[in-house]
Amino acid sequence: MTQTKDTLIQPKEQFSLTAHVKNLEEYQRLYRKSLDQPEAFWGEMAQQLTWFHKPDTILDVDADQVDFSWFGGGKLNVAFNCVDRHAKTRPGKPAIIWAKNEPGEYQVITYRDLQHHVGRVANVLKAHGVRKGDRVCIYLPMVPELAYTMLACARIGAVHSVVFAGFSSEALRERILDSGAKVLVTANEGPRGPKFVATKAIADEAVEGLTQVESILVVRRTSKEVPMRMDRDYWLDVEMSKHRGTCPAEWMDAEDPLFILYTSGSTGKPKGVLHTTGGYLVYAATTFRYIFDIQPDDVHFCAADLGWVTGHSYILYGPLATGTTTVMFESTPTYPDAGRLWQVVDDLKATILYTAPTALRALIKEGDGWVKKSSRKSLRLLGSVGEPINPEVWRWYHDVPGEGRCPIVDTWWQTETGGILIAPLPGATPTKPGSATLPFFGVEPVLVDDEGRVIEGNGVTGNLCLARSWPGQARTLYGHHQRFVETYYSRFPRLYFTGDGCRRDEDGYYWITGRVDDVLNVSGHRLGTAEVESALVAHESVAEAAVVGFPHDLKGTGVCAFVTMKPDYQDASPEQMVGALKEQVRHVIGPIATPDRVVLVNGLPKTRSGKILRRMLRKIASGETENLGDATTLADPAVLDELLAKGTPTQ
Ligand code: 6R9
Repeated sequence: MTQTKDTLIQPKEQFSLTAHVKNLEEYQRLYRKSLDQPEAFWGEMAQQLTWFHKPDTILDVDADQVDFSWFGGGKLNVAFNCVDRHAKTRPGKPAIIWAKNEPGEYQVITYRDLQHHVGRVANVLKAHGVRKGDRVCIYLPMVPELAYTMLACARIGAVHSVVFAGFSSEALRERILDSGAKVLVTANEGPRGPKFVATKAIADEAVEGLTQVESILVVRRTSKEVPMRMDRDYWLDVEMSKHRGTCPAEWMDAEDPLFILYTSGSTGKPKGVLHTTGGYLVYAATTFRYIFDIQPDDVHFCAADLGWVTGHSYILYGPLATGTTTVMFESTPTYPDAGRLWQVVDDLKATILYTAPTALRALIKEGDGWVKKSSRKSLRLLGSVGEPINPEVWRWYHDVPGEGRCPIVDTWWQTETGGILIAPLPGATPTKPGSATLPFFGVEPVLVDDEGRVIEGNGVTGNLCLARSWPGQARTLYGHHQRFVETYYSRFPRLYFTGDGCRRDEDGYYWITGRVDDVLNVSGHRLGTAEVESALVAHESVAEAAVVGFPHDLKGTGVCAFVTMKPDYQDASPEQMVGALKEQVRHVIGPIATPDRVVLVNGLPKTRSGKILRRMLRKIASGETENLGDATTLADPAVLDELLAKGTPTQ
């Protein structure tokens, strides 16, 4: 789709008056400076944090080892920066407003309260043997204790690994093992919309037979009784009542690890993305301040879950580092009805809403009435994250919830990037529906062709890479540096490869076209096709599985699995098998990975060397059957008729 200059939407005048960056020229000047004098630029940005010892250097890169160090020699503590300093200057300001699952139920946690709770949890962790550098796994629904525990880890220098509470016991176990966590924090159960997630039961299954996990701390979210194993399981509220609310903050090196967050890649094993202390916090705070144009009275409502990177950077660390009020939302955008987000906005006078296109698409389907019923007059900015936003959805967001007065910031980034890399600055950047627009300060995107040649100029398409380090970038994959190098720095040497395809239009605007690797973006969540395939072949009936994505109205990308059965199962009822295999993936990975379609076939399309031709399957699943590619490369061209008959979508 070609966009012309006519479709540019200028920054709202009212907005630009007070914005941190007031016009495009100012953005361009600062952007230039950030590239020409990165040390001066980031040295200045680092000053918004409180350092126990100021950094001696800004950036130190060893390109051969793929080793990046930001703010070397600097000492700081993330919890001190996110909590203590605000508790001192504005103790009564709401730090977190917890919007519970049931509508109308809220709890306000001030910076003073937060300091107290974080201190207590920190002391509990210490009493359970957690020391600086130890890993703590957190498997919690969206309860305040999740934020307390993350900050408590940061306070004592422990490394948190939050696992989204929608993951299965097997997925949780794999992450506990890989990170070597010795303490697990969970809840008796977690309400989410009309359902309850049995977090403790899942956690019990996950640690079955593991001696590595010494303590399980259990948040009492509801009155539900759960089995508690003696000398291993402890109620967190009981433990907290035994400890004081003060706990000294460890002085951490800027490059000490802050957290591990698992994400999907092209191989079956999830990757433990590691972020460190100084660079991550400087980057989260700086991007948050500029891209959401944060003002002192903002109430920031990011409707994501803390289990994803969006939650880490823009529910917790970015907002709290800047002393902003942040909302933690326990429910879903459609519970009890499609008006829920707007009701929270009105109840809390939220000024910013940050959500994913998949949520917007689900709301659009329910009609504008739900939106119009609310006032939304507190809102001044709307953000989008997680997947490409279709131009029609962008326009709806702008015109209906935003009433044409709120700028839309479409923010492109990844778990590995720690913070937003491409997005408009709301007071400065003219926007185009569907484009994430221009790079943030210090970010140098390059487009590269499949042979690794950098594509210069505008009006071009290629693989999106980043030519230089930025403070928030992941430093490694936990315990697997070689895999980090191979995944991100080997396809195009000395460039960070994002895995996304991208177009740079005539105006130099970036349009993310989606993943170009074996990762699917399902409802804004990353899923490796290999992960789903291994879940399927783990089922006794499955001989082989090939998983591909296809365009899906609500989810962006749907999951389609082509499966061949073992001989003993070839006469089984197809309906039952399809149901069993969907359940299998749900069980092994979690509900978000459940295939939309399972297609049982007698053979998969393979080359003579045995490689599955996924591109062909992708086209079949998407209904693009005119140009399937060269069928003569198939070892057995006869499989094609069956694939076309069964695999092509019927609707
Ligand atoms: C923050 C987050 C990263 C992948 C990324 C890309 C897609 C995220 C996007 C977007 C187009 C945007 N993505 N934001 N695509 N426009 N504004 O989502 O991290 O879960 O690691 O996913 O999501 O494909 O590579 P993560």
